[in-house]
Amino acid sequence: MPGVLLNLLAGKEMALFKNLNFSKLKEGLTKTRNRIFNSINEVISGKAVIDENTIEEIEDILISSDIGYEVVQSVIEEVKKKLKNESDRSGNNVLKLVKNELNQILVASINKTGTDLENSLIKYKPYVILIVGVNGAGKTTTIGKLAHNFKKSGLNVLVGAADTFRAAANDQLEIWAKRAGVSIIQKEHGSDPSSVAFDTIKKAIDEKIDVVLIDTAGRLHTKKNLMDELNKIRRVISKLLEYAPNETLLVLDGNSGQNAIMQSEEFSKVTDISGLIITKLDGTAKGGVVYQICSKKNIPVRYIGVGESIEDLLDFEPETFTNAIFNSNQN
Ligand SMILES: Nc1nc2c(ncn2[C@@H]2O[C@H](COP(=O)(O)OP(=O)(O)O)[C@@H](O)[C@H]2O)c(=O)[nH]1
Ligand SMILES: [Mg+2]
Repeated sequence: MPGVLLNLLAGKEMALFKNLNFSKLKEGLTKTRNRIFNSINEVISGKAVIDENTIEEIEDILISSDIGYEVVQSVIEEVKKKLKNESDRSGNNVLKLVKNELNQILVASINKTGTDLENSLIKYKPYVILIVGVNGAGKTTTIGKLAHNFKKSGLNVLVGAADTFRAAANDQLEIWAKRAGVSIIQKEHGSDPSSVAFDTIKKAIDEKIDVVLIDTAGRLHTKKNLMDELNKIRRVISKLLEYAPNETLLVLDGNSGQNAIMQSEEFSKVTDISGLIITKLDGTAKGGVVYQICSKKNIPVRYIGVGESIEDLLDFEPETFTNAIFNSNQN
C-alpha cells in the first residue's frame, strides 16, 4: 500500500512509485526496435567477419532512426577503435559494441544532473511542476499520466489548467483529472494563465497538496510572447512559494526529429528547463532521437510516453531503454 507508506513519510523514507514496465516499453518501442535492432541483425547475419562496408550499413541504419549524424559518427568511431583491439569481429560483437556505446550516451546524460525526486517531495510541499512545450507535443495528456503516477504513490495531486488559450484545453485537462482521480483548478477560456497558476498554488497550500502540475499554452506567436507568459506564471508562483516551481519539464514529440532538438534549444532560451519528457515513441521508428537529445542536451530525460492511455508514461531509465531497443532481457 504505497499510500500508507507515503503518509508515514513525515521526514522518513518514501517509496515513490516508478512506472518502469519493461514489456510495455518494449511494445511501445517496437517500430524503433525494428528499425535499429532488426535491421542491424539483417546486415550482419551470415557474415563471419564484419567488414568496413557492413559498418557503413550499420551507420546508415542508425542515422535513419534519428540518432543524428554527429552522434552516429562518434558512436561508429568508438566501435571501430574498440574493434582494433579485439580479435572478435563477429556481428554479435559489433552489435554489442554499438549497443554499449549508445547506452553510454544515456547513462552519461542522466549522471550529469541527477534529481532526487523522493527527497524533494518530502522537503517541498507542495512540489510544483510546470509543464511547457509546443502545441500538440503531449503536455495535457502527460499531465494526466503524471497525476495518475503520483497518485499511485499515495500523493495528493492538484492540476492547474493554465492553457487558457484553447477553448478545448480546459475540457481535455478536466477529463484527464477525472481519469486520474485528482482535483483541478480552471477558469474560463481566455483568462490570464498566471491567475490560474496563482489560484492553483493558493489552493495547494491551503489544502496541503503534495504535488502540483501546471499545464501551459504552447502556441504563442512570438518568442517574446512565450517568454513573457512563462515568466509571469513563474513570478506569480514564486510570490506564493519562494522555491517554486521545483521543476519545469519540456514535453517533446518523439516523432518530430530535428524539430525536437530545435524546440529544446528555443525553450531553453526562454526559460530554465530542468527536464525533458519525450512522447509518442510508440508511433515512430525514429525513437533513436532519444539518443541524439541525450547526447546534445545537458537536460536529463525524465519520462517517456509510449501510448495514449493513462499507464503509458514511463520513468526514463537508460539501461532499460537500450535493452528494449536491442531486444535484450531486462536484468
Ligand atoms: N501515441 C501517443 N500519442 C500521444 C502520446 N502523448 C500524447 N499523445 C497524443 O498527442 C495528441 C496531443 O496531445 P496533447 O496532450 O493534447 O498535447 P498538448 O497540445 O501539448 O497539450 C493527443 O492526441 C494525444 O493523445 C504518446 O505517448 N503516444
Ligand atoms: Mg494541451
